[in-house]
Amino acid sequence: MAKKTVVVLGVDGYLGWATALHLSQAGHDVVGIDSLVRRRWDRECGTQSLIPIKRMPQRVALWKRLTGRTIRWRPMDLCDARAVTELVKEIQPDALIHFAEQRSAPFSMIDLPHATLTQVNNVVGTLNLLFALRAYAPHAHLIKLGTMGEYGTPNIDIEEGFLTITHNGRQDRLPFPMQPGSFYHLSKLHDSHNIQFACRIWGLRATDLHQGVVYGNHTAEVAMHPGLATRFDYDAIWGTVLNRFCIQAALGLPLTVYGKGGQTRGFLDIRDTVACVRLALEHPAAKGEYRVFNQFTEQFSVKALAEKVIEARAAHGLKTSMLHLPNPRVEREEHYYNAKHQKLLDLGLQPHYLGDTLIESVIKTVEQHAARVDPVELEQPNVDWRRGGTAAWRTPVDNAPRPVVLVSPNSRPRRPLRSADPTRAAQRR
Ligand code: NAD
Ligand code: USQ
Repeated sequence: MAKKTVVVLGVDGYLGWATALHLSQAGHDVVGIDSLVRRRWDRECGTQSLIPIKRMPQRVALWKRLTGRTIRWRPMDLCDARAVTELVKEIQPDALIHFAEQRSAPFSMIDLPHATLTQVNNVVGTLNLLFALRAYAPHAHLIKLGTMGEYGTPNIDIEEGFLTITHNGRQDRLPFPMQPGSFYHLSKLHDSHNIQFACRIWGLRATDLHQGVVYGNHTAEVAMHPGLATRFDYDAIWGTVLNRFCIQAALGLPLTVYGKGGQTRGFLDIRDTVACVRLALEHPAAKGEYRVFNQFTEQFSVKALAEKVIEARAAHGLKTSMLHLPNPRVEREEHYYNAKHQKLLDLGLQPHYLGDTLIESVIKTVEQHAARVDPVELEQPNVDWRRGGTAAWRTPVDNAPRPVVLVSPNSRPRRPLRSADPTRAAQRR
């Protein structure tokens, strides 16, 4: 396999860092880009990665020391068009892997400034890349992290990006109808349209990875040293559902199932994320091709996930409960869901399926950092899809200009609760 020059955008994030290490270990020449804005959003939201993470210069220096491999780190905002253009012109990458977006659905639903920030950051960043590629690297392969949430939950099977439709006796292969569930998910769909358009009119090549919800915190490379840890979010803004359940279980707190819990999503282990990206990189799209891979390995309802965590704990004699909170989101809680995910398997993906051992190993890791957990952030959804952010997020005067995010009163890490009180979180809403 020819070694490639690859730009990883969003290298300081949960998935970007693990992917950069994986590709560097595979011998690719990795350039890592990030504006570090996520660290700022964390400070402003009063949230933090459960597992402490080093600063980028320390991370790449440690990687170099441990492996002799270089990740070329460059701080840069993707919304800076000139910087993006200069980067592409200078590096002449074979591929760019684009993780660098605001990726929280609740964050995008807080209020108008957060919805705007999300869509401007994501759509403008991607547009900057597309124009830079057209000008200076039209043969480079853009690998974009999209989301399964672009599809929504239709009452038909979900295909991989396209659907063959017969209408009034005529047939065509058309983009699958999309029904995103938040302003964040909408931003990903806007990106998908822009990328597809650029491939069609300029002959660019792109792979849109419609990824499901990721869980876990270890890849072979991240596990090499504690200083290589990737971030691990657990709060109600940034934490994804299974990661949250594992931490709740570790602290003996009830698992917060929103609504009935029949909401079904695609899921994958972070080890499969890095493997899928590598497969896409090493099997590029053709010139002018826009392709979609559904990137997940199993689908579960939220309730079934909670039951899996409860069973894994029960195997060790530990009792865990499930708490059905009123759903802060507007989403179907009981629905048909059958999403195809064949294309990455055809390229050779060997999935790591969710098992008790994985759940236990995540729980063990998080137990080591339990003292850093803020139980309020862990339990309490603080954004409602209908009303926006709870009182703490609101300005005294409607529409008054204000900073985009505020510092939570709970910003100082606190000791976890000693025991689970199933009514507590519901009462505080
Ligand atoms: P993350 O928040 O941990 O990382 C994103 C990184 O991008 C951060 O380090 C942030 O500083 C950087 N960034 C954001 N905007 C930027 C900009 N304008 N310029 C430069 N850097 C910028 O998120 P993650 O969980 O690693 O997700 C990465 C990507 O994968 C996102 O695009 C997300 O939508 C997608 N995705 C994530 C999941 C998941 O479960 N985590 C699932 C499906 C898709
Ligand atoms: N949920 C609970 N309890 C919780 C947290 C979440 O029941 O404590 C439910 C939500 O209501 C939702 C489901 O779990 O139905 C998934 O929520 P999530 O927060 O794990 O994931 P989501 O908001 O969809 O976003 C995450 C990532 C996002 C990515 C997306 C993939 O943050 O970047 O795009 O997963 S997907 O869901 O396939 O669109």
